[in-house]
Order: sequence, then C-alpha cells, then structure tokens
Amino acid sequence: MGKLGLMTAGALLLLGAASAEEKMPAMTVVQPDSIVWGPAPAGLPPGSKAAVMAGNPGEEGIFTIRAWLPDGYKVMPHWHANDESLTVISGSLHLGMGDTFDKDKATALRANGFAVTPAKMTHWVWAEGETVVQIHGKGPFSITYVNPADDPRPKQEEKKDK
Ligand SMILES: [Cu+2]
Repeated sequence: MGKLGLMTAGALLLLGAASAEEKMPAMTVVQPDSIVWGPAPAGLPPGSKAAVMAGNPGEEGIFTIRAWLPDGYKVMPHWHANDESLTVISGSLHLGMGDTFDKDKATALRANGFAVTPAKMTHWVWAEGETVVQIHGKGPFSITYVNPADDPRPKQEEKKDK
C-alpha cells in the first residue's frame, strides 16, 4: 500500500470510529443519592417502594428496578413469566421455592447475595430488616399468585359488580 493508500485507510478508520460513536446511546448512570423511589408495582403487597434504574418493567426489553421492603414484608407464593434475577443490596431477603410459604424453609440472601428464579417457578420471599433488592429481567414484568387471594390487585369480578 502506498503512502496515499495508508492515509486513506487511516481516514476511513477515523470516520468509522466517529460514526460508531454517534450511533452509540448514552450510558445510564444512577448515583446512590439520585435514586428516585416511587410506589411499587400494583402486583406487590402495599408497604414497599420501587425505583426504576434502567429500562421499563412495563414494556418489552431488559429492565432493572430496585425494591425497598420494610422489615417483615412478605410476598406470598407466586411466579413470573420470565426469569427474575435478584441482587440484595442491603438487608436480608429470605427466598423459598414452592407453593407454600414457610418462613423457616427459606434461604437467607444477605447483602451482595444473588439468585435467579426461573420463569414459571413458584417462589416466595420475606424481608428481614429493611431490605433493598435489585431485580432485573426481561419485561414486561408480570406476577401471578398461586392463591388469587394473595393478589393485592383489585379483582376484575369485583369491579364489574360495583
Ligand atoms: Cu418473585
């Protein structure tokens, strides 16, 4: 390759790098003091708070949220349409498998602990102390309770009756 050829190749590389950078979406940065807490998704029992870190749990695609749970908070046996990855940020999340809630048969996930509950697998949790857990997975996020009576969302039938 002649000198001109090398220069052209160099210019093309630079151009390529510049256009790749332009197409790149901006990174998401959330500092600890800029986390915005709001109400938790309607499918969770009252008393918890949630913060969307990235994505949108209501839509198709990858999302990351954090949930703040008060001491003793429980989510009765349920399952999700997609895998749910749980990272405990602080506190302790006790996690159990199966259709029956049994406080003593849970695995305690301490801060920095991580677990994945596979899609459709029934599980349940309770929080020991104020607990913050990061949940990431593929949206849309859904939750189905084994016992419909545990579902805090208003029932369709009840709505029709009123
Ligand atoms: Cu779950």
